[in-house]
Amino acid sequence: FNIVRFPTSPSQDQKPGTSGLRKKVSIFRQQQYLANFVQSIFDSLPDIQGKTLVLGGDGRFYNSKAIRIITRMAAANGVGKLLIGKDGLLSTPAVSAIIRQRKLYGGIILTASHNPGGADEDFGIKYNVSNGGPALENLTNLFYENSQRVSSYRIAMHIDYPDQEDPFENTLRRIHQQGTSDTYICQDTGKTFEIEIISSVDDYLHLMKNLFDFNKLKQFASRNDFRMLLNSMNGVTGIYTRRIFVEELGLPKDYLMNDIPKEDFGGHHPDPNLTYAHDLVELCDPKKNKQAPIFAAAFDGDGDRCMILGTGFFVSPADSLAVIAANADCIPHFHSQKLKGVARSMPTAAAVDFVAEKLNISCYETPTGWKFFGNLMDADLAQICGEESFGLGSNHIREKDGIFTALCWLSILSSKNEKQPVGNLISVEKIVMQHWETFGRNFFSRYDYDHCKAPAVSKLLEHIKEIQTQSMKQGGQLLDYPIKLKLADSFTYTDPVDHSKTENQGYRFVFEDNSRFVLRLSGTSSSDVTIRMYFERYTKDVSLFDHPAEEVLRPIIDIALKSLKIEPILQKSQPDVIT
Ligand code: VG1
Ligand code: CO
Repeated sequence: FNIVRFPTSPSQDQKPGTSGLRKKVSIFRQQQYLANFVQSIFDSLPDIQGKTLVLGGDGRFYNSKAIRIITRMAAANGVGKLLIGKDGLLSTPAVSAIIRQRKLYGGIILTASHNPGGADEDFGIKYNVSNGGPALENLTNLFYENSQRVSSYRIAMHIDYPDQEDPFENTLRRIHQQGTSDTYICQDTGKTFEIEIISSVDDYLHLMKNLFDFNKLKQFASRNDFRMLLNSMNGVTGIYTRRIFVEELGLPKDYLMNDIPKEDFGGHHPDPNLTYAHDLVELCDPKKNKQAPIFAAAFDGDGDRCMILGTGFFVSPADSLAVIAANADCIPHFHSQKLKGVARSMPTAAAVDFVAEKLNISCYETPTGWKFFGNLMDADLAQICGEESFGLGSNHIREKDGIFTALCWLSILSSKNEKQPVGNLISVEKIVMQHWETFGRNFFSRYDYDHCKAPAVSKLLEHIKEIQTQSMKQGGQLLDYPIKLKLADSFTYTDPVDHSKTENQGYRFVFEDNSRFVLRLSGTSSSDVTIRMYFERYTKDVSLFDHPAEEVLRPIIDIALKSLKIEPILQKSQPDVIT
């Protein structure tokens, strides 16, 4: 093949957000938009020559086209070898595992995660570095700077055969055949470029087998009083659930739902929460389904998020994190190492903090986004991390991991039920209730206001700053609310490892009883602005435990909406999504 340089001019708006660059497919399809960003990535990695990268995505619309463009650009930018997931599919956690296990230079993941897919929906691209984790801000800022000055991009062509546009067609048309591998020679540099189609699942399965006791799980799952449902929401996890839960753990195939990856996720948001995975919530309700499962989980498009349900019971993400940390001894992965710390993102309810206190280990509070946990894990300061947005993971990789989360819960269930007679299973609800009895309960809810317009948002932010200054001047009095604020600020994070500071990570209003509300702007929406509000209240009052979160949080939600004038300023009568 030959290297051709195409002149280009910068595309507007290529600043990566919380997790990669996400835009409407129509924008990615505009001439040179994807090529500009990919060139900016390669321009930011000067030592990429001859290195190996992995490439794959969640299978959403534009995945295959993007793989072709990126393959040609990788070759032309001097990458030595490209590993591509079979059919172009790889989950985010699998990419992280592959990078680490095979000691690769990095990886490119094609996904907009929980955002909807299809010709009129979202596409996205993330870059992960050699520790398997997302590129940190200094690198993503460099991508952005380079995208602002890109003047040409390099792409492989075959100048002797100008009608044959893609010199790697011969390999890529066999993307369905695992093991396919071809080496090409660059006629301009004399260097080689190799493409190998790898299994999307093998490396990841191998890792999971090292972390969990598959024999024990298989035995537990075969009990005839156990039923399970896993909803892949037509995202990429279907290929993993089939292999792991059906082929390896021997569960019936009808325990899997929506396990065929689709380009448009069947027209739904592949976001595992109470709103978008409502069908699963209904199936778990014993009043509506006589065959309601004992345990259920739903995953997002790229497989790094997981919602956990029991029979008629929802486990909040903060509780999922806390319960897993408190029961780490049920999970073989944590037998071989000492739990030294846990971490959660700032808006995530503080349930795991109480576990850390009891275990006498550290607890870190980071900004939203998985990249901040990477440094803590690399330095072995924290081993289990989680976010309120249904992402949870550990130091086995450097991404959050949906299947891992489900396997943790299955391990906890299997350990707790080892001696339980058939028909007398200790349920997910019982496990969480017992947890609350020991540690207290953190009630939590999140409101999302989508598609807000920039002028209204600026106005809102101005107003918030004013209210923060004003109420702190008045000794913490917020309108007529009976409890005083002890803190009203904008969250700044100082990384304990590299001491870098990250500012403006959300407005916090914390009351004297530690209940709080937080507001921040989402960094993953592809257009307009999404405002997220988080409400939390902690109690040890057992009589409140079975009350609905919405009811217990009502006073905090009301004062937050009223004092910040959310709905009048945004001209909304209610949030778009409540989780
Ligand atoms: C959201 C979540 C955040 C998560 C991020 C990426 O970000 O709040 O917790 O890490 O998505 O998740 P934001 O900035 O929109 O609030 V994923 O599964 O979409 O890669
Ligand atoms: Co995701």
